[in-house]
Amino acid sequence: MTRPRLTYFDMPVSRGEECRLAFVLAGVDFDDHRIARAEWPALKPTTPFGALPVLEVPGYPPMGQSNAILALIGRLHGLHPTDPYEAALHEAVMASVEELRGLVAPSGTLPDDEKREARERLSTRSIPTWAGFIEAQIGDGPFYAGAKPHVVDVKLCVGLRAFRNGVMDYIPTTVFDAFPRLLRLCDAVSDHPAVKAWYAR
Ligand SMILES: N[C@@H](CCC(=O)N[C@@H](CS)C(=O)NCC(=O)O)C(=O)O
Repeated sequence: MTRPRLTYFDMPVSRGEECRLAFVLAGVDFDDHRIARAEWPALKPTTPFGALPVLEVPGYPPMGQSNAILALIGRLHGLHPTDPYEAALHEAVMASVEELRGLVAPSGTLPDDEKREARERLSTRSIPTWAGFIEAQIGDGPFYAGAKPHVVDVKLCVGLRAFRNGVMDYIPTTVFDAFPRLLRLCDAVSDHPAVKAWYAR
């Protein structure tokens, strides 16, 4: 294995897709190892945290945790700040995307009527509150730190995509419409030539 190998489910979503897009933005040739759901029970106990994505780099143990993988790819390829304080600011936003997922995840297993109620509450309160804090940190853009994309932008873009695509029952696709900087950031990632080429392949 000479190329870095990224293992994730065979879906263009969530934490695995974030890491794929980080490699794509970096222009790095990586082994995009996609597994079927049926393979997961056997693989799970062999991973560092019982979860995907996992990054394998020759000479190192397998690595888990999407934000650590993103920061590593970013550091190695100029998509994460070299200044430690700037880097911490980016990492804080990446952690907040995980918090957003954590807000929504418990509602996914509720019976339908309770799910509707929980998600209506999320849509009118918790999600806009989360978005307001992130919106306030984005400047003239289009990206989090200005004209240049970083891995934090990929994290935000993929994190919000699940909501904007309408795959979350009872959460309107317009839930982020009051946050134009956040939407502009996500669109700038999606419109990046390398990202467009990746999805057109
Ligand atoms: N904090 C971890 C969470 C990883 C995680 O929950 N991954 C999900 C897929 S997005 C997973 O592996 N689910 C299958 C399972 O937990 O068995 C990260 O950021 O990588």
